[in-house]
Amino acid sequence: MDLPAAARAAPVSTPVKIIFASSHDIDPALWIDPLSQAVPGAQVVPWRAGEPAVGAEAAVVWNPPAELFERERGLRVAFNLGAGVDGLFRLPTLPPQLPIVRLEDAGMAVQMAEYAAQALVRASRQFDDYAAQQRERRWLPLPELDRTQWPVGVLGLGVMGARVAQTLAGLDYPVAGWSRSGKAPAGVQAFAGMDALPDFLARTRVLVNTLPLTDETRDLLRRDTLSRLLPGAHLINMGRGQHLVEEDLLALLESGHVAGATLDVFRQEPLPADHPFWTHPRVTVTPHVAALSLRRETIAQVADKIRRFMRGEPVSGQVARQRGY
Ligand code: NDP
Ligand code: OXD
Repeated sequence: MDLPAAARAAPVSTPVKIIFASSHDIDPALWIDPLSQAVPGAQVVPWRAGEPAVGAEAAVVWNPPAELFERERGLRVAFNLGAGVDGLFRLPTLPPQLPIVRLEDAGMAVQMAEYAAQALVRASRQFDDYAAQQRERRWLPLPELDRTQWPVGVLGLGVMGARVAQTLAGLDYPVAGWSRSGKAPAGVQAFAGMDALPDFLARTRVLVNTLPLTDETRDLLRRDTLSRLLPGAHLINMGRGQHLVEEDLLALLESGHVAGATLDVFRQEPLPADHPFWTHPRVTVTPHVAALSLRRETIAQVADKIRRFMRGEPVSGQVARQRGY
């Protein structure tokens, strides 16, 4: 997608000043120096609290402090070091017209596919039961897998969801996907928009969430939607914690309608030590690692986007502000 004319019209000054701001404790030697080297003509400087503006034209960010946008008034673009931009949109200081460019795949989609595949296969092939049998030294083959009993539904068919859906369809599970547009990879049954959500859920036993967090998708996974899933459902949440009403999932696990859940993202991260998910026998918790960002791939992609921005060329991955993703 092309950056708006406002972001491209004036040539960038050389050296272009880029401010790097991340909530993670990122070692500058590992990020800032390689990024500077990959973009000749760029000067990448770290964000430092309490200092005056550096006059940056571009920002490279991951959950940056709100003050960044109050202080750096000359920004023409922000490059997000992740696929999801909800952390940025939460900031009241984010200028409404500032173009946001997000990470596209960068080695994350294959990890999301692996994560979903392991959770699905573990449930459908009864590997937890075999683990229990091993503890009792029991040699007992369980009934074979009937894939027709394990229809998968993938929420979101973007960069992440499409790879997840294709991978699971490649394992011969019946796979459907839900998106706004209804675009779906070959072999994946497409459902589009809110009107189609009830039918999509009603044919799904294993629900895999890869949606971005927006006003429309917040709290989408709640009692009335999850209740529509086939009995013995399994939820795999890799989107955002705010998609899921956690008490509703606990109630449906209790009732047995949902048989299990594999959760990577939570309303509060880190998950508080006293949260019931930690000890629930049918919930698997991972610490937001379904896809880890890969430094080399991430730097290469962001550097390429910055070089294009500096040359006034189209930059892909621009977020549509009105849609929220
Ligand atoms: P994309 O923008 O490529 O895809 C988003 C998908 O969601 C699109 O298919 C879009 O539909 C669909 N969608 C958005 N809003 C709606 C809606 N209201 N109704 C129906 N469908 C909707 O994003 P990515 O695939 O790159 O990333 C998705 C999310 O995955 C990120 O925002 C992040 O939250 C999460 N993520 C989690 C990670 C982890 O480690 N847990 C790692 C990386 C990402 P359409 O195709 O029609 O536009
Ligand atoms: C992302 C994430 O959005 O890591 O990239 O969650």
